[in-house]
Amino acid sequence: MTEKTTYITTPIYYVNAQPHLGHAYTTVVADTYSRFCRLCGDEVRFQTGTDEHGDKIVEAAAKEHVEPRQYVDNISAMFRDTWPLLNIDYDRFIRTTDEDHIAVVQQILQHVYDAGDIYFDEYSGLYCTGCERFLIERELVDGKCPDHLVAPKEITEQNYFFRMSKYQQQLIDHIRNNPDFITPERYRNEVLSFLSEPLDDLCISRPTSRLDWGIRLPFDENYVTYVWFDALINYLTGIGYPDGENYPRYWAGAEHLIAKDILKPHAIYWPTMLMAAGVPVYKKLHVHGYWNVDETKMSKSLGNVIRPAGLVEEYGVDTFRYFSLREMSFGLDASFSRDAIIARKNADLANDLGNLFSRSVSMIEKYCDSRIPEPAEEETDAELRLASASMLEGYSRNMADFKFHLGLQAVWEFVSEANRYIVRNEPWALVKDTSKKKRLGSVLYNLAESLRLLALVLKPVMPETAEKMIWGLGIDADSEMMKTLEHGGSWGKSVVGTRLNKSENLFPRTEVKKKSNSEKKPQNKKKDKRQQEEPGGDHINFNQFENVELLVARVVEAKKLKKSDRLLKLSLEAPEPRTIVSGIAESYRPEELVGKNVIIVANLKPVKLMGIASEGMVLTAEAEDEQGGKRVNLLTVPGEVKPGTRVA
Ligand code: ME8
Repeated sequence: MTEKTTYITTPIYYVNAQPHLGHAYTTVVADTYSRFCRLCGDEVRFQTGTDEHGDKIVEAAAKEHVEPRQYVDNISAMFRDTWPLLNIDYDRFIRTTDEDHIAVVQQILQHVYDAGDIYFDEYSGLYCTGCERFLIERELVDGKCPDHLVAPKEITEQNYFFRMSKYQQQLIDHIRNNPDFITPERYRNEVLSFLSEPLDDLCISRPTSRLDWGIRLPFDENYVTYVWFDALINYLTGIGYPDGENYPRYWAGAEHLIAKDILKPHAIYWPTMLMAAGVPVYKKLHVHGYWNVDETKMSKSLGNVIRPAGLVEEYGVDTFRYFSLREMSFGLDASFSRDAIIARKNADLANDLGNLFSRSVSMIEKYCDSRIPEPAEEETDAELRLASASMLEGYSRNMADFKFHLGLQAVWEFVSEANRYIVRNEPWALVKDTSKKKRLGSVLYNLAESLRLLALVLKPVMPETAEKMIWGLGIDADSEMMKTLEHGGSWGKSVVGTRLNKSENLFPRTEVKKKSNSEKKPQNKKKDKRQQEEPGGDHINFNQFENVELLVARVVEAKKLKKSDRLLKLSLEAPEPRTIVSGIAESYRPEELVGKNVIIVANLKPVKLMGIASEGMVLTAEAEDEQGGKRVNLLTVPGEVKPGTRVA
């Protein structure tokens, strides 16, 4: 196998604000991708950092009444303190105030200047402090900057300009010839459409009379470098450009990760700067959408900024990592809400993965004295193996393509298949029959092997959980089979006789707090009125609906309760066995229910009815019968639907 090198970067974040959910997302994605590439056997380097020059920083420092230097040190440290909480394992944290960076920026400026691609000129234009750049008329909406909603100031200045226009055609050709250069495709199209109009040159200096906090131009000390020309170069400094050994090793594998807000500097300024500097263009640009909060833009003024440290404290680091990768379709916007994260945690992590792990491990403990049993050779169980192969394929392809939500979907299809495998094979019944001992060994071996594969593929996404699983399975975390997909990603690597370790519950459920009336969000008057007029009362949002776990369940057995005319005891498979006591005895005979697929609310708190624990509720609709009496109709699902399928 030839070793591939990958160099993944996040944007370097402005230190005018503390780290929030958006920064956390990008950095978690980069960390997951870097761990995934390592799992594929690549040599990987991962860089993040902070962007510390420019007007914005000076303004923010002035507001706090501190010198820029002290201000940037404080906030940059907050980013560095946050990343370990999210288990971010970077190779370099770069700051644009680092000595080596300043030297590289000046070296590139001098090179481009000597080559004739930087010239001096007078310029009058509309300058937006928020964007830190001159805007052109057609970018304004009602005379204002559409991002910062303020009218830009008219400024006339002498400045240095980079001949960006000279490289326009070369850039268009590069994008056309390399379909994967900018992904997802919508962003590639956006850039090509922007490039269909003539490109202006880029003003790359600020007079020190106006802004002093920046990198001096090497050829004119009365100017500092425009913050974007400085910041983008961090990607080269961080790997020791031009003479360091990491530069030739990693640059060809450079993949930048950003959100859509900074597409233009990365897709237009940066490649043209590289062309002018005589450096090959980076390999790929991956662009994601924006996180909103409860369907609203996240902003300080709305008071809805989500801090990563709080999330980790409340839900745990791996729940946040999993949630953010699973919930956002890479490239599109997504909405964050506490209800959504709790729903994912309870359904996907506690119920599906957590239960699979604890059930399998506890059966190996109980039935096999905590040792991985020997599978009988003739027991092939092709379905489970095929499902594992299809998971590995879907996972690897989608993770490599930055389609993390689809990669995880593939993993969870396998989790469900393994849960169904338990229900189909009923190890608790096999253990009672001595003639089935071999079969029991095969079933439990296959479950241990499924968990091993799951731990392997989950390492990049949920490193802590994967570690707990590996420890629980008694596997040496440093063994070859847990290091790469190539060594560990095929069926049958679990070693018979391995002793399991006593492990804890992977994901305790988080109770959904009911909001009291006073806690409910205030609604505007208009909406209240409309709701009163509308039949149906209060609306719920999608996440509240998602919190209700509706599953298809197959009736395995139905029995009348002696002391009640109304209640039936239903034994169901969903896919785990569960019992529900339901008030349908007056409408159905027990025998006509067996084999029916009904819909249950699976995450209701269990209650005792006539001394029996009832775990959930069966959905019904009441109707009048021919005699004018009431009849309860069970909602059933026609066709071949597997028990445990979620109703959405
Ligand atoms: O632009 N949703 O820094 P920045 C998702 N210093 N991601 C978000 C987000 C949101 N709501 N808000 C921010 C800068 N991000 C420059 C970059 S790079 C050479 C210089 C993330 O602090 C996302 O990655 O404004 C976005 O691109 C980045 O933070 C912007 O960070």
